[in-house]
Amino acid sequence: MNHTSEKSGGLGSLPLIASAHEAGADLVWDRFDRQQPQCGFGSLGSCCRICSMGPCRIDPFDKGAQRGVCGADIDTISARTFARMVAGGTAAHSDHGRDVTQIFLAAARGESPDYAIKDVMKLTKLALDYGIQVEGRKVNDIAVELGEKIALEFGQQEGELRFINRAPLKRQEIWRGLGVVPRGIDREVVETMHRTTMGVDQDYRSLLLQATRTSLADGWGGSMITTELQDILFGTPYPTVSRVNLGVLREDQVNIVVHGHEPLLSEMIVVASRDKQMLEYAKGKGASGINIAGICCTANEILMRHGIPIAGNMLQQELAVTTGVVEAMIVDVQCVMQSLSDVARCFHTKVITASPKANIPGTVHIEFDEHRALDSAKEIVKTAIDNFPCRSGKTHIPAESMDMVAGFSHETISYMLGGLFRASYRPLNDNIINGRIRGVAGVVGCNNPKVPLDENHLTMVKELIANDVLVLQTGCSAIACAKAGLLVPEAASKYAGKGLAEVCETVGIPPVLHMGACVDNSRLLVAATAMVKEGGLGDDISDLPVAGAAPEWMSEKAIAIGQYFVASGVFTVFGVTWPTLASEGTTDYLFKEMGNIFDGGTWAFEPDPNKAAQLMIDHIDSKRKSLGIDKARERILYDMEMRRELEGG
Ligand code: SF4
Ligand code: MSK
Repeated sequence: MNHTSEKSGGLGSLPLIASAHEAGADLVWDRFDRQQPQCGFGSLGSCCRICSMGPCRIDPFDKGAQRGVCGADIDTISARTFARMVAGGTAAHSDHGRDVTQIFLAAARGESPDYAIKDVMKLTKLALDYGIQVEGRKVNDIAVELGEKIALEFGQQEGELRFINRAPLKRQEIWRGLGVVPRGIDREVVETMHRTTMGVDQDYRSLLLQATRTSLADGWGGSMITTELQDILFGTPYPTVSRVNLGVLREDQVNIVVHGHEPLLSEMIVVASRDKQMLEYAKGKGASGINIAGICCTANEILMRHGIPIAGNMLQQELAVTTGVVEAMIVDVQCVMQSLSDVARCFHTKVITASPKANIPGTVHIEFDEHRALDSAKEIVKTAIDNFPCRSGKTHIPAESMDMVAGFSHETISYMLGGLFRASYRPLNDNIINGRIRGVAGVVGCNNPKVPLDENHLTMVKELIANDVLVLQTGCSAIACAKAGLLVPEAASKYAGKGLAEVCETVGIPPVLHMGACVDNSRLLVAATAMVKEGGLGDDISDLPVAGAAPEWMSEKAIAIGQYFVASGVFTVFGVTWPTLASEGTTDYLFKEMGNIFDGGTWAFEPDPNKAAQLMIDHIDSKRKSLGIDKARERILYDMEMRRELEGG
């Protein structure tokens, strides 16, 4: 077995890898192997190439070369690199949010007739948050005013982003005291890019504070706006059953795989694929139907709202093509590999780029026009159908697929626990206080070819739920756990500790809750805040027995997410690799100092997922102790024992 096979996630992948190689296609694991050894300076974050006096690198073993040509030391170089990662991630999430805001406005103004306001209750709530008069007004008028106010937040120059005041009061005061409340989304990204150019901010602490302000503009700004407006436009998710893994592809149907992050186009692709004329057209080409499946976060978006199956997570994008049955892979933005066009050339798949922001040589570009959204989507679906008769050679759909439940928005969790008329987090808080649930962990983020596909996610999540920690998930991590059967209610009795299993079985939920795409990490912030506001678990997010992790992260977006989690008071562990290890100052600041400055939240790095889970459990236990509920946990186990004895008697 070669390295590619070892890392690519199990037997289902092996025939696909073989057929890819037979067809002359390279896969991510092949290219990873060819990149070895990767640069040690880059891995540890000790190189700088932001001006042409460089590139410079700080060699820990060469005492004479401890400064870049401009005099920058390792702490500055490292903090600048980290801050730029945060800015990149924030820009990605927030520019997605800008596109959603523009389509939201166009829909409200009647300029994009194929979109409509689906969740009027959420629109009304949000409008009230923004101080908008709602009584006696038409839905679309409210939406226009809301959209215009939100659009201004991207370019806002002064003041505070609106959603900052959703955080617990104590957290808001910490941010205000440190001067890290974001003034406007774009402003923070631009200022970070400015402050990290040659010869500007050269104090790592100051750079990292600005990185924090930028990350907050993501979590409590761009990402939160995206989630809220997508819910209003496409519907707030509620639990829905579907299937996951490459086995969801269909031999007899036109397979269209949507991949990327924005649901704007994929929502319309779903509608177009159900259109009678399109279905007839597909039949005319010899297919029995049109099968839509997703990769990455676009997949998570349409899964949650339509139950559309998921073909796989980030590292499976090329494998999907190698099945030989994907007529079209439609990509929008983020996490799309350029190699897709090379792999597709070895099979019959057409890779279709649809965003004006993301072009890839060798693909078909059909630009999505939101003003005639459905027609654009039909054009794309028709291109896929036309490609169905072009299948040639061997096809191979792996047998693997698994049931899953997804769509646990913050609102749904609240309804499921408290009931429709008294929706609340009270039962969750009570079960944490009485010890059935030890704590809550957010396990999110990407895949990384440096570790075997999904292995870190699964090891960590299994360890957490076995220890009665309820796990909330987004992104590719959620897809990883879904493939392993952790996102079904039956997983509670199979994998969860006694206390957690008891709660899950009573409510009828899995021990691992799928809360959406990467931008939906904002739902985790809202859920954590709701736990604080419910009472009994302290008065800030940093008091809660919660922890966060991205055990296989790879994207700059993950760093932005981690930074806003930490700044919001959450202990957060990353695996695989850590980008500031060359700098003692920057690493110390992120791993220790931030805990003091931000009253609770710190980063940690632990590549071993078992040890990382243990760090999270230790943190949760320390919070339980501070809250004085550590004894309750012992008591409840005793109570359960007594009950069993009683039942036995
Ligand atoms: Fe080197 Fe300084 Fe230029 Fe960076 S900014 S490349 S450390 S000279
Ligand atoms: S898609 S950012 S690989 S989670 Fe959101 Fe997955 Fe990470 Fe992309």
